[in-house]
Amino acid sequence: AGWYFYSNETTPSWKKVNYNSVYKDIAGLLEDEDYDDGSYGPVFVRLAWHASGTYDKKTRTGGSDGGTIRHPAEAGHGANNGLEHARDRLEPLKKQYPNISYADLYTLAGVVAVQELGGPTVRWRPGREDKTEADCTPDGRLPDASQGADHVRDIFYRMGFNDQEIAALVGAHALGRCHTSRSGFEGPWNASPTSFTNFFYTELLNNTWVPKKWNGPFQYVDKQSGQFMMLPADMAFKKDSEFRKYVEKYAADQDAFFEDFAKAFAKLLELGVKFPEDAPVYEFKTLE
Ligand code: HIF
Repeated sequence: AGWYFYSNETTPSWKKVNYNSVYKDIAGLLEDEDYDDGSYGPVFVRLAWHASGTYDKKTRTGGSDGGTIRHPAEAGHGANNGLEHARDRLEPLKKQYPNISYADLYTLAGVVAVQELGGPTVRWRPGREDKTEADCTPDGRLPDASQGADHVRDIFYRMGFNDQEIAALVGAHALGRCHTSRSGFEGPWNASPTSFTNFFYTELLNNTWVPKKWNGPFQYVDKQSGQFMMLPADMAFKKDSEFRKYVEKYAADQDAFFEDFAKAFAKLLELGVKFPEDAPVYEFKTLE
């Protein structure tokens, strides 16, 4: 009886969660005809990435472990504007599954969104622990969209990515849109912002991108329709010859993009995380 009591008391909370069930419930939160283009998927992907993209490999600080993006100190960083929409949408699931950490919930939401919007299967492990506001990273670790290739490299090399991985990640800008109320920029990257495709690359290469004429921050719009946009940081992937090699590859080969994106995105969500040794790797089945 003593052993039974002891073993029961020490089951870590991450083991008490049915992640297949959480996956399904997150998937159930994606659609909402009143929100943006009809899906929370894009902002879930942005939440997962901003939770993770604070990682600094030298000091081994930041990253998704800790779920610190929920604390006002970090949520209030300018780059994180608008992510409350994603956190608020997910909050009922934290009530429903009190044993899941915010860090696991937010990263899993990114995986669900990528898969359910038509992207590749992304391997994911549970076991991140939540930390206090004292563990928030300082402002300035996420990229500045008004800058170019040098800045993008500085930010992503700091996390431990190489040029190929950076170029594979940026394809996620096929999803969603920019909001003047959040980043100051405006518009979607293409005509299907709720489908995970290789359109970031095809649009980047095939359109003529011209400066948008407006009072807002400098950005590009496609010359033909004026409806689609590129950030200065996106345009770096066309201008920089090393990045462009991969852009051309992924524009021509969606399967290669999906494979490389899945690896790079899984790596992003695990940066700096000390997983329990027995944490299983999940490859969730996409719902029908
Ligand atoms: Fe984004 N990104 N990102 N991004 N991002 C925005 C929106 C999304 C950068 C800037 C912006 C990545 C890299 C970079 C998504 C996913 C990823 C916005 C607009 C800006 C300004 C925010 C708003 O106004 O709502 C920069 C400078 C990056 C470095 C190149 C990642 C690779 C592409 C890592 C990534 O996965 C998604 C999804 C959105 C759409 C969010 C939405 O609410 O629709």
